[in-house]
Amino acid sequence: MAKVNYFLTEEQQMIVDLAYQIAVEKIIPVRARLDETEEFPWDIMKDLAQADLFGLYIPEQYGGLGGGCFENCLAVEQLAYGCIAVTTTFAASALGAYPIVLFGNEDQKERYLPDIASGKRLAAFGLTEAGAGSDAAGIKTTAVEDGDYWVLNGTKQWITNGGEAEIYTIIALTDKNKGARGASAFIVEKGDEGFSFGKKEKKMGLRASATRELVFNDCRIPKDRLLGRRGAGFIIAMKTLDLARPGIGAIAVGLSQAALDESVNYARQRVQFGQPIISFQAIQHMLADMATQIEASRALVYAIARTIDAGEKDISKLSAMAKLFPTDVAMKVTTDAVQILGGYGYMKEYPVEKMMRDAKILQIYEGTNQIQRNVIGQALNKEYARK
Ligand code: COS
Repeated sequence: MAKVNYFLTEEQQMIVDLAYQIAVEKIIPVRARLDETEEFPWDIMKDLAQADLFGLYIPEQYGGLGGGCFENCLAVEQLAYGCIAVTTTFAASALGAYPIVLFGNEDQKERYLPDIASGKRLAAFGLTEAGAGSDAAGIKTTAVEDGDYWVLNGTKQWITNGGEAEIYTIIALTDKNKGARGASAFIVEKGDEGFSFGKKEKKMGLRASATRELVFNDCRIPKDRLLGRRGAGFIIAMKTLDLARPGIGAIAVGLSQAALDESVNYARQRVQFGQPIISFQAIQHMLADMATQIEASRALVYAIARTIDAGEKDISKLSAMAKLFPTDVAMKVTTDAVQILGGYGYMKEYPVEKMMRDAKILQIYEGTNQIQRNVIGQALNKEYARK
């Protein structure tokens, strides 16, 4: 847990304590088994629901706790201290819910948010396709109007919570020739006619999280499932990612902290050449760099999440930074943790091996770190052009 005083309110400290307790008592004891079996963590989802954590970021009038980006970051940081596959399952539901929170009409909010807030139904976000990853505007899934229905056709790829979630926000083309401005967002429910799931992916890490294809084969959904206005789908997707990316930074901080704790504890008890290896400067300097970079990541995520909650509108660059820096740090820190534990670090008996495998996805999902650098670079170009 963070030892630095970030002047949290009593409520925020309660969220940290609660999520940490769940990480230690419910997640850490089962994480190696879940990683091995690739089992979906339903039991832990129930614990998180019971603790009201699914409602953190959902407005109170829809059954949530009315917290913001910061409260969500605090929770996922602590959960990620336990396991980022489990945390990603939780966070992906928020990613699926944000488009409804941000752009849903009253009826859609009343219909979907209370169930998401209570953890009764998980949500998921469907943007990526086989041919459209970084190039999000390159999607091919279509939605065509047919009387009182929209008819969707296409396949979404690598969707977190695919098959397990019941509520999906899907980006599809409504005007093929308009590029990014021809996309719209829809709510699709598990069980809708023509909606099925493809194969569950086998992954290097993040193995307890479900990653599947979503297949739309003349999938008919009622007209009122259009989210926001027709043509706003790309903007909805981008604004959703802007709000969610600091959460990925927070997950990276939690994972990095866990790797550091394992490293310090090991270095204090491992004796070589007649002394604990923490007495060697080579190890101390590695640990010092790890701790400093983790604290820098945490401070960055907290500052940016608080700025977003304070109402800053122009958040794309900040949000990209809050994802980029901590996730690169997590890859470095978990790799160094394996190095400090040496041969033991490479074995499955110790948790740092899983941490290093898991860390890699953080530099890839919710926009690769190359895309984050593009977003930051393009924002700088625009800012300086205005000066
Ligand atoms: N907020 C609001 N509007 C945005 C926006 C944002 N964050 N980012 C882009 N837009 C707008 C642009 O202003 C532009 O509007 P106009 O058409 O009115 O000019 C439009 O959207 C298209 O933007 P742009 O030309 O920059 O789009 P690109 O196709 O070049 O793509 C990137 C932009 C690369 C940033 C986008 O495709 C992206 O984020 N890719 C990564 C996707 C991702 O994170 N995938 C992870 C899977 S989802 S978990």
